Amino acid sequence: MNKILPSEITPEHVYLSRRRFLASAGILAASALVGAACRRSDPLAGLPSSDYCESAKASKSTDELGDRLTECTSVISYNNFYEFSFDKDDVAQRARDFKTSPWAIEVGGLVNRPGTYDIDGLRRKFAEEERIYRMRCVEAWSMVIPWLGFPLAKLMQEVEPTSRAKYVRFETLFDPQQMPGQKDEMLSWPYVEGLRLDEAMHDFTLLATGIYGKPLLPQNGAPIRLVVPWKYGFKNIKSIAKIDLVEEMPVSFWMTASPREYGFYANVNPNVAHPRWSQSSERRIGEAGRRDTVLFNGYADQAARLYEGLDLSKFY
Ligand SMILES: Nc1nc2c(c(=O)[nH]1)N[C@H]1C(S)=C(S)[C@@H](COP(=O)(O)O)O[C@H]1N2
Ligand SMILES: [Mo]
Repeated sequence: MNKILPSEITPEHVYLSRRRFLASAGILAASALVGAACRRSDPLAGLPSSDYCESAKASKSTDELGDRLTECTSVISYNNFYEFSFDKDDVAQRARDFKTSPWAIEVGGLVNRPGTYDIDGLRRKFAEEERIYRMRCVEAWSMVIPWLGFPLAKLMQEVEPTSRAKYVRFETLFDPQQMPGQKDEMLSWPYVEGLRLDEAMHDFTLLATGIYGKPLLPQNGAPIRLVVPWKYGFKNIKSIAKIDLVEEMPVSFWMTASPREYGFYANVNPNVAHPRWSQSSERRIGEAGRRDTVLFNGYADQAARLYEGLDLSKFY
């Protein structure tokens, strides 16, 4: 697989200042050599999850467009999870001991029935469904993933948002001991994401607890993460510990890190370039060459109605 450099997603100022530091310490040239020599051929080597994909199950081999599912081993070994590593090939190793059980999610804010939900209870309460969705990362690579999970709407109905609630705000667990990336003071932790309430209530918006018929691994955001298939992958916040209904539009992790580059809506749009690269095409993991990126990631029939009146030629 082609490597994507941290410079491709890391906010400019973080990337540049880290680079200046490394350059002044004379580390850059040396680490490039060592990095190349030590590159693991198998990112899952020695992990308890190394046989995870042997029992992988999916009801179909393609999505509704006929695109083939991305190989299970790619889905669990090529990850973005900055709490553990900036290096996609290294997330699985760094996250191997992440403790995801027991796990509670606190749901509150502007709701009539706030509550703390234990993950096992949640799973029993809402029947798990399989959903095969394309995932398009803002870095211009994509996958097709068979998720397990339940619509976020079910949890929303349970807590009853009040009439003042306009947005949903999500937070990843904050635990710098387990997630060493959270000690990096250049970024604002914990990871935060948000949806408008109508986006959150959309039937396609999923709280995912598994892939390929099995519980999520730490690298994929165990034990529970968001999946909104018509938005760029960074909206799909991992390892959620807190959900709040709020009145104001939440400011996300990436909006704070680099407001010039990342917005709240982040709907997949081939016609609006990232300031540093085009979004018109993408590299589907496991395929040679590139393919055209599709408006709303191919979910316009389901999602476009949410954005009537929003100027899609603009960056949001
Ligand atoms: N907490 C948290 N959630 C996150 C990220 C992250 O760094 N931290 N990365 C995002 C990005 S950029 C993408 S593309 C997807 C990747 O999900 P995957 O590794 O399971 O494919 O997770 C998203 N959720
Ligand atoms: Mo991403």
